[in-house]
Amino acid sequence: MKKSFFFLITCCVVLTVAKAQVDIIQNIDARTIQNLDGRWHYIIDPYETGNNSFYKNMEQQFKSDLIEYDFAESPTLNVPGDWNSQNDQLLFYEGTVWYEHDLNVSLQQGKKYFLYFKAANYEAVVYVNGQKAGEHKGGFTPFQFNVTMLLHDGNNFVVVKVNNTRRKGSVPTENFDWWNYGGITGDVVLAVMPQIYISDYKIQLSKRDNKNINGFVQLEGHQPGQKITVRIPEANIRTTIVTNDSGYAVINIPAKNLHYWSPKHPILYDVFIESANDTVKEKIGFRTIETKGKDILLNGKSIFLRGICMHDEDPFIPGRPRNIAECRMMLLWAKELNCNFIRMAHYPHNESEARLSDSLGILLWEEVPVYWSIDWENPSTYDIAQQQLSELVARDKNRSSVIIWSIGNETPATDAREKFMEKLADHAHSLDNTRLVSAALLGHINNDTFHLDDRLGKKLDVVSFNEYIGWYVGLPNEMSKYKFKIDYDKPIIITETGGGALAGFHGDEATRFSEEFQKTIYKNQVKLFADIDGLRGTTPWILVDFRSPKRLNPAYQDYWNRKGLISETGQKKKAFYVLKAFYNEMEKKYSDK
Ligand code: GCB
Repeated sequence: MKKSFFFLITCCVVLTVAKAQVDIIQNIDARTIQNLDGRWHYIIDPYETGNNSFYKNMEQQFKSDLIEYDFAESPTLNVPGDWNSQNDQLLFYEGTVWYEHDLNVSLQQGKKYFLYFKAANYEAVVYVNGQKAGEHKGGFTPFQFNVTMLLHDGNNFVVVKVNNTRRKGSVPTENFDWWNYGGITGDVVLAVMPQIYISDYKIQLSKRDNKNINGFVQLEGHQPGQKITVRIPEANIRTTIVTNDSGYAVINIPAKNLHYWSPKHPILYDVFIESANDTVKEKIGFRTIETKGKDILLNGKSIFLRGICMHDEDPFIPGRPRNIAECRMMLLWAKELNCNFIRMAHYPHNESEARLSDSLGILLWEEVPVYWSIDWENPSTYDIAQQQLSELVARDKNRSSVIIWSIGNETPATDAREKFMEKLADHAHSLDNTRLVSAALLGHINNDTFHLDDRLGKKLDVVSFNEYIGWYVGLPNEMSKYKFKIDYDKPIIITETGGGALAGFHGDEATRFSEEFQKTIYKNQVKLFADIDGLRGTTPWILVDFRSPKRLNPAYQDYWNRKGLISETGQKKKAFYVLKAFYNEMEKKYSDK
């Protein structure tokens, strides 16, 4: 008896933990929400002095009171927005910053309230009216807390402790080549939900069957046997499904006359999901993606991915993009390069970018920050990597633009890494069988041959690698001697290649950091591409110069990685036009239809 009670408790705990990993309301912006973006008070707290008191947000009541902080008198930061770009003192800051925001709520009987954050880097502890609502780790994915019991009718306050300290066991780890932007970098909303509400759904074409829509709807606060209607009026689809004991209902709808989504025709349908008490509408495109031998097939047809890598940074701030217009600007630069594909490196980007890519017709590679040598043998490092992957897939699984989940970048092949990454690859496949799984791998060069034999390749649908011939290996004018040897009979994407140039700095093709040096690398790279059997895409490094604390040459870098095709002031470098010309040619050879 005792034993089975213990078993039951254990099961409940396991289930709660597993569920908590992806417990976010699907399509939050389409729900009844109170937006909490704007100016939030903040206190910089490098010594964590506030741990025992700031969450209370105390104010002096009597003149003798000793209170050594005051949110109301403290300055403000924009939310969403990283703190580094908003206060010169915070440019390099790594540590704790406390945020405070007041909100007025007209509480409605019978509703549930969720505080939803689109992202906060890296750790966030959230308090409502002096009580802890919850905490979250991982700097790029959304999280939420049920705050129904913590809110009052009328004035309320939220305090959030955010800490962006780099740690060995975190994902990413201590060493990475981008700016460690801290703060509440995504929108914050208060969602008002009915008691029984549609918490999640996936509505996509089945794998390899473009005549069948598959997926699920999850009701929360469920009673079994609830009816849910899924409607796609423009495709003449209407079906009713019934939830099981867990509030879960499977979708399986024949769909004969769909117009398929593609970069040339990014057709999105209005999809309505309706339960007795809740309804949500979303624009969804339908397409299949699969591999066949060395081919990548979009809607059954071979495609070449004309791509580019991007960081989630608006160079004009410079900092994390704060609104849709900034995200759009960056995507349109990629379109100008004639890209049909973007690698969102090296962590989940602003959610708007995937939604915009759906409507602009851009295919996406999305990645988690399993970058370089992380703490492979630490079980909590694995857990946080898996959690970030789960949250990313939970967030973007209805995006037709997203075709590849990447489980990491340049992870050196050791036994410990192999175990970790194979488990993560299996996890990615188990979360979503309608997309491809990949990772940016490392090869090695011997006798002018770039050899890719990384064991992890066997677990991936697409084998991808980074190579810097002409920049880190050899010089631009001797690149033609290099050959490639790839041990896999799978489609290949070159996920990084390129070199740096300071926009406006000119020299001959042997002058490091000149536009001519970079241009020559690109001219010779595209020639090398022609020799790679099975090459089905390229995403050179990178669309725009980006901030990095590792790039310290004052004359050329000044804390910027200069491998962008566009400078931080928006100036296109010569190499931009070389890649564009190559993509124009590839577009003629392959069809995006
Ligand atoms: C790489 C990394 C990327 C760096 C880039 C570089 O291999 O994947 O994050 O920024 O090289 O510029 O060296």
